Amino acid sequence: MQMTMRWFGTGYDSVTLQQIRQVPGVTGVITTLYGTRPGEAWELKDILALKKEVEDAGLKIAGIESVNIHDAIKTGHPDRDKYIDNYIATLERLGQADIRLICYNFMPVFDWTRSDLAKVRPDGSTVLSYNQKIIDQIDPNNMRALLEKQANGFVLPGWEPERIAKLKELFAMYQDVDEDKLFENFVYFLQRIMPTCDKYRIDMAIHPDDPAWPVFGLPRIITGKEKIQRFLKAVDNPHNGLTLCTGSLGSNPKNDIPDVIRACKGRIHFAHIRNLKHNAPGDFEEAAHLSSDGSMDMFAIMKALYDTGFDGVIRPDHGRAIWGEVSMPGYGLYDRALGCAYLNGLWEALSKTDKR
Ligand code: DNO
Repeated sequence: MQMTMRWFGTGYDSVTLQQIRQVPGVTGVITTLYGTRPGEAWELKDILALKKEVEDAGLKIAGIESVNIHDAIKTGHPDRDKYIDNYIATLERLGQADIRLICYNFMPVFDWTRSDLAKVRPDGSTVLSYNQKIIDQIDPNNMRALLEKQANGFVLPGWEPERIAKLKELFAMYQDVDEDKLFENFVYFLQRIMPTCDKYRIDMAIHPDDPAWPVFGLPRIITGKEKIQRFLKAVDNPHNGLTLCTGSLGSNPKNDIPDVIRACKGRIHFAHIRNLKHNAPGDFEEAAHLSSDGSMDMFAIMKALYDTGFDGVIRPDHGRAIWGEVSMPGYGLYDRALGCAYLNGLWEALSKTDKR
């Protein structure tokens, strides 16, 4: 396994590459061209400049999170092929730059959703949290303002201001898109990009829906084991794989994550490992990575990855805001570095006690 941290790029992140370089065991970053918009073809020169910046700091680009997908592709709009062509051009250029892991999502309109980005926990740390009762009272048109107020001045990933500004239009685009249609459009997209993934050995790693159920009446298709297996089978190419995001799948306590890991053996290309604490159905808050701080068994998760021979890229996920750090919510240095140390410790113990 390769331990990494997410880094949004100079000008977009409070954390520097030099800081990440000093986190024990971290050899790479997961990054993106944060200023690009979904649907745009990325320029090779921009990709190479990003790569050089990361490598000059003694790190590697382990993968891209995200190359976001234009809504025309998700909705099956007549324009979709143009945007898929752009996506393919981006993949080709990433392949030429020797970047072979792409995390993306297929969530309609909104990427991840939370009701609070700074819920105070008993220890005084703050975390992202979700409460369905609060979400049910929010007009989706106000979501952007609600989140931006708590974003500490950062642009939140997946909440591109220019796109979210056209929310009414976006919701209208999805009016006739139900779960089946969304799935069909997803398969169409994957079938078109797979030849390029084969050519450059690029692993596509879909990010599960977060939370793992429909929000604001919009359909969601990557929410649990059966649905994940359905899409892996629909496009049965090893490059069509999963980002195992424990926090997203774990938002639904019915998802047995070690079981998902075993069921998807060989198709998990990337892992986002974090813990969360369930308060009630539809009500959860993020926690420290340590098992005892939340509701999830992090040892069982790491063990399932270890036992299934996972050798992909891993990163700690959202951290708590601690020790006075101000950062993009979920993406400070301190708590994620603690997460790396803990996950590395679990992995070392698993490998040293492996009797095979
Ligand atoms: C939020 C992230 C998501 C994720 C995308 C992947 O913190 O987990 O924005 O990066 O859904 O495309």
